[in-house]
Amino acid sequence: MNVAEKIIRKHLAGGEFEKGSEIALKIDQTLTQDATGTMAYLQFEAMGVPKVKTELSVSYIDHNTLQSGFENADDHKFLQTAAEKYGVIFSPAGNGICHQVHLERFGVPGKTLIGSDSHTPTGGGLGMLAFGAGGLDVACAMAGQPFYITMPKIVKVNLKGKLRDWVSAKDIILELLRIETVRGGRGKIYEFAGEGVKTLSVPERATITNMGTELGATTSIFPSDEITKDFLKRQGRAKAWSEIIPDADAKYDEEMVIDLNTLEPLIACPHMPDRVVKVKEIKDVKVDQVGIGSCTNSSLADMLLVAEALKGKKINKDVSLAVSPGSRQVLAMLSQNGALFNIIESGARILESACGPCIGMGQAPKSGAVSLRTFNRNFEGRSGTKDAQVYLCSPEVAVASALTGKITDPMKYFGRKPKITMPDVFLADDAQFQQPASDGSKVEAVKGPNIVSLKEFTFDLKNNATVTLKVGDNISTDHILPAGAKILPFRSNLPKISEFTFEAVDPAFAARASNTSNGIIVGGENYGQGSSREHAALAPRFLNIKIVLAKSFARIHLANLINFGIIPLTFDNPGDYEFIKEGDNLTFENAAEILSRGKEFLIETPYGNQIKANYGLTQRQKDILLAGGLLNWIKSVQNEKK
Ligand code: MIC
Ligand code: SF4
Repeated sequence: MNVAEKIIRKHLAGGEFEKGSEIALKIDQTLTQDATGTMAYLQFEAMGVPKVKTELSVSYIDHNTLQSGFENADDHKFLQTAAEKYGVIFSPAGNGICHQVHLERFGVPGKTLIGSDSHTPTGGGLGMLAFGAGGLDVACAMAGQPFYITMPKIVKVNLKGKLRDWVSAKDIILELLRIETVRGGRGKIYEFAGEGVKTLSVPERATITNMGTELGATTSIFPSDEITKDFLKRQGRAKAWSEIIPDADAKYDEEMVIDLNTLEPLIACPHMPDRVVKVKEIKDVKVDQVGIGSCTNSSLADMLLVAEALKGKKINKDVSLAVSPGSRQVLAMLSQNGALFNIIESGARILESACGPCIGMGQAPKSGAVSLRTFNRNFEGRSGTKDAQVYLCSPEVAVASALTGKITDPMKYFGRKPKITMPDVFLADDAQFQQPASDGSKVEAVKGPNIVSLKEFTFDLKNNATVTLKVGDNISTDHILPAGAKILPFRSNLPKISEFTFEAVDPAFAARASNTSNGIIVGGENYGQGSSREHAALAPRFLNIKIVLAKSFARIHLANLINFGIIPLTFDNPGDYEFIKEGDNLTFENAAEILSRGKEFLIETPYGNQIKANYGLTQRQKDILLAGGLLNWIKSVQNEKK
């Protein structure tokens, strides 16, 4: 067996071990972050379970750390007290980005992890089987329920050779994105193998598995080997290690090869992570802003390299360089060994250890700016500035460009790459993590005015609906429900956040949808790619959207639509997409009848033609939809048991 199969087999809680069929997995660990966590704990509360049933659950504050009003601080207090009550470890603001901190302090090879954040596969760098999921799925896992996925294909990515100076792990994943595109990874697990694996440290592996999310992959994973053991030992967690390597005769569904020897510095151009070209092909592009950080590239090794490259130099006067170390551990160690001095003295701005600019929480670039970021997403407008041109690259490219003021190939600009020596022992000060109460029943989860209770939905779609919006391919959750400093504070307030649905695509959408009793969104390929935010399903549902009819869906968003009672339909013939216009009234047989009887979904258009839509749903998924959503379904299952 390969690594992924070994972990899946050990955690199989239902379903057949067959490609394409739904399987249930036992979940060992969960993580949440603050932008999705408030909903997850409200949903957990609604399930009436007194304490989490996982081996470990951690609640991180890392996204909404800019407190320009009471809202984010209200959320933080709720999350702190909910964690204390329900048996969850709490990681307060300032501790760092959930994925970086989890890798350092909590991840365990061979365990399963789900997180209410799409970049949870970062844990795959440690040999964990880690998935991004909607908050409600994470709440279910905390309540002891299994996690459902479609059994993916397992793709072997054979890494040959060794990276040259100034070429980095980021270039490996950018190369994969160039080859596979943002939708090439759907229904797949990328498992890394070959001689190149042992040349990559755990943080480098984590950069790759982190951004595997941008391929649309179910997850990505590295084996757990001597390198993993060494990382855990330095973190003072040697006991957490176990070896998980593929069997000598392991089989894979597909195989691809990446030759590390010939790889060059790469860059993803605006506005998609797969618009990858060689850095040397970009000529004379002036840079206004450089951001180094995010869950993709904020490890100690990344920061030490940046510090060394900046040592004794000054950044270009027209560049604003923002550096956010990924965790308190990274920042503390940088300051302890003096490397932080080199970064500060170069003219860089040091930001809090948090997501920050990656999610538009500050540092929005100037109008029309070119912004170079070591992050993982460059969707239009995500930076907070609609016309900014955001490029994604490695810390090596970022630092060279910050010095020259132009997009620069570090291979040409620098001489030999400096040798970075990693400390034998990392600063493992866990004092900032707050442990839950031994008796949570006495703790009250504090709900300030920003926490608005959940809304209950029912299945009330009959036999017609209106096309409220028609969009194209690769619509991301950032299009559906933008993030950023203005909107993120309302993540715990559904009525308020719904007003921003599709704001950048069509500002009139929210008002139009709320005045239509049954709405349909028509989409192209890969609808809902990107983040795990369930608000991208919840808000449309709040605005009466009952169906999304698309050419294809991204995995996490598809699950979120079902969880909140929106029927996901795909065109049987993708060409039929052309026959539907915004404002069309579409009719069909009674929707509940169709789903419960397994009938065909045939849609009549106002132009006299009939469109066939597919809904390859399992019985479990149909039952969830008919119950009006997952929370209702769980409650009804619980009542039946009583
Ligand atoms: C992102 O990178 O888009 C986020 C913000 O981390 C999201 C989660 C969210 O929207 O809260 C993600 O990746 O899941
Ligand atoms: Fe945070 Fe950006 Fe990572 Fe999302 S991608 S978790 S916003 S750092």
